[in-house]
Amino acid sequence: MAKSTSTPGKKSKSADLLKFTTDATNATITTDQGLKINDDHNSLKAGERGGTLLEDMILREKITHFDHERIPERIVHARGSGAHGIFKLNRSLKEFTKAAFLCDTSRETPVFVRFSTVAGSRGSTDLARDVRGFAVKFYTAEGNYDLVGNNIPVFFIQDAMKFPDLIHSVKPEPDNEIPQAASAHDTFWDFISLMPESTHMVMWVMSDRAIPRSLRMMEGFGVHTFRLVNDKGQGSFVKFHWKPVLGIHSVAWDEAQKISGKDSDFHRRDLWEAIEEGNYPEWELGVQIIPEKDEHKYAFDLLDPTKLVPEELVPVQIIGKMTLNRNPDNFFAETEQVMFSPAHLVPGIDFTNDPLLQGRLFSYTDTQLSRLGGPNFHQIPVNRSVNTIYNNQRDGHMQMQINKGKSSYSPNSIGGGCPFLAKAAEGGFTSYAERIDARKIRGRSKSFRDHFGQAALFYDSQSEPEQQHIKDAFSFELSKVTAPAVRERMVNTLTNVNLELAKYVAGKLGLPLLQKAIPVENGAIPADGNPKDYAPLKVKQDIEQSPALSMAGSKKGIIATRCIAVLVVNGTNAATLRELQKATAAKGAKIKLIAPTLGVVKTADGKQIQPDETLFNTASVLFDAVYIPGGKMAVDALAAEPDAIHFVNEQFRHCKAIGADKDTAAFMEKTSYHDGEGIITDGNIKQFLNAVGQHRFWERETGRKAPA
Ligand code: HDD
Repeated sequence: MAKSTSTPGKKSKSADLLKFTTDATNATITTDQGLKINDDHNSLKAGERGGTLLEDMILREKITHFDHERIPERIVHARGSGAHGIFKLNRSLKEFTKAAFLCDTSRETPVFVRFSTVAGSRGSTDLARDVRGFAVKFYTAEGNYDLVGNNIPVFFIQDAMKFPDLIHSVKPEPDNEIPQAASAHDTFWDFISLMPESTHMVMWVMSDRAIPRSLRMMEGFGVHTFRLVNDKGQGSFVKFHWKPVLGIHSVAWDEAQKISGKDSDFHRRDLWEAIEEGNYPEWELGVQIIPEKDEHKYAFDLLDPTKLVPEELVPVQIIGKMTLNRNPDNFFAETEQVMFSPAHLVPGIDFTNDPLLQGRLFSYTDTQLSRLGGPNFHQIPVNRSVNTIYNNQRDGHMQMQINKGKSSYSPNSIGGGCPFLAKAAEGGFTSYAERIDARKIRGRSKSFRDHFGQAALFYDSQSEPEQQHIKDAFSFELSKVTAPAVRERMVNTLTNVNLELAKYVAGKLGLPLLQKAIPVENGAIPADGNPKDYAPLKVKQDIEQSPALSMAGSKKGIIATRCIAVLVVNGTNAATLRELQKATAAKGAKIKLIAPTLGVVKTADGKQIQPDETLFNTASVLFDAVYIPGGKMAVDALAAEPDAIHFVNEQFRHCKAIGADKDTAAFMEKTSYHDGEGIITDGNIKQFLNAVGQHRFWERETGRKAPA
């Protein structure tokens, strides 16, 4: 049998990639043919002022390569950021699956993760209101396993047949290619308003989940119900969850829009810097396991990707942790060329008949043919399995493997019958023996018709500020729609979710409520019925609220990796700076000194400090909190700085913690802040840092807004 060169579970993917990595330190420049180059600044000419000679193969090679540097960007999820890391299992799932990386707690499995937005092009802003892709490639000793999920546990549509329509509707409109990376336009809402199955998903997309504070502070979900299969061939349904160790946090919508202008790489930079600084992002992997006998137990169909399984019904069991600990060496080679596919399975994990998943199984490999140029994309270093590949696939564009021998077919005798098949007991993949006994239809199960039950459950589970943000997001997005009929249809849809929400949005759009809500159906919906009858239903859910769906209850108190702005100017109180520096470092947070210029600042006690940034090159929206140290001269100088006043006003408006020394009144009075939660003006740094740990004080939004 062909032997793998890898040691199960132990081989480092990083070591594997090193074989393909070059480092030009102390090296001499060469052509692509390995010829040493003597002059890389001048083309070959006929005399000093003469024409360039066609024979200049060095020039031609360089320009030709440059001309072909770009490849088609991903049709969706074009904008992304990636990182390497490891997955460590701490609880075996042996009872449910034979997937070795989910059974053997002594293993560390290398991973590559790519986070992305969906709608925008490669260069678009990180802070678009959008779903975030959360794709993880596990380089397991049994082959690559890809969990290609999102930061939202449900999807817009139920059937892959509608995916191109969905994406065409959200992408910039075809006549003028406007707007970039935004769903707030006619075609998206036209489609959504005609597709009631998308209602649950748009509730999430209009929530703060769609504007995360950091990629490190968002959940990930496998979305579909998958299947685990154990060594006895028994199956269980499973939903995968990634839970961020730093908690789930978001920014305000006004802030997101401003970040898009001030630093459109905000998320990419945040991820990169955290890893460079050794603050490795971590997520716990959780599973919800549903026995096959419970397939029809709930008010929703497990195969319907517009539904989630509430954690209150089936708890999430934490089984391991993923740590991202290395930035890519080269963005293009790794983050751009990585390819994921939900079809990349290992023994012990299998598909279900979710019709969205079934379509995805085709799309991902197919799309690489035009994106990566041929069928050998699995040979690109970041896509390679840690196992050596032996099969009879041959040739094609950019074949990197040199397959020895005469036989490239099976069965063969000339090649000694190699490569051999693997028995299931030896790790050969066998599909789950699901019983299928059906007639072909082009239609949907009646059990997929509840389009409003979970949309309402999601809304009802949100805190008051979160509900307000959803109302505001719908009002914003729909007010950008120019077609009155589309706005009306969407208000009608919202009526079926929550009357108060619909009324609010209708009010903002200047519309009456035109339609009554559809009645709520009691109990589980039958699985049979006319497959052509798509009239939407609202089914009473098994629970009325699911606290796990709200971010309000997410972990608080962690300020590690948070960035606090400190406004400094000549005369700043140095004792405060020292105390702040000590206290923030002890909790793993960072401070950045912001001054009117990049010139050295003299503190009140005559020390010289170097500011990190200036009031004119950075912005309040890029920081988690602000502190204003005292010192009479400094306070008077800041009070005369409109940018400093604006900085604090904006921190107030975005509900962030504000701290100040006792003697800063002359400055603070110039700002529009009001007393309240999260505003500490007596110099109590401990209390200030506690406030930073609360993330945001959204209650502030109900009061008067600061003019920022
Ligand atoms: Fe998809 C990329 C996630 C439905 C077709 N998808 C892509 C990526 C993520 C997802 C995270 C980016 C991977 C990367 O970083 O390279 N997609 C999802 C989720 C879905 C989903 C969670 C629903 C549950 N996707 C979906 C459907 C289809 C596709 C129904 C087509 C039938 N998706 C693609 C694609 C992409 C892709 C066109 C674009 C580039 C690529 O695959 O490599 O094949």
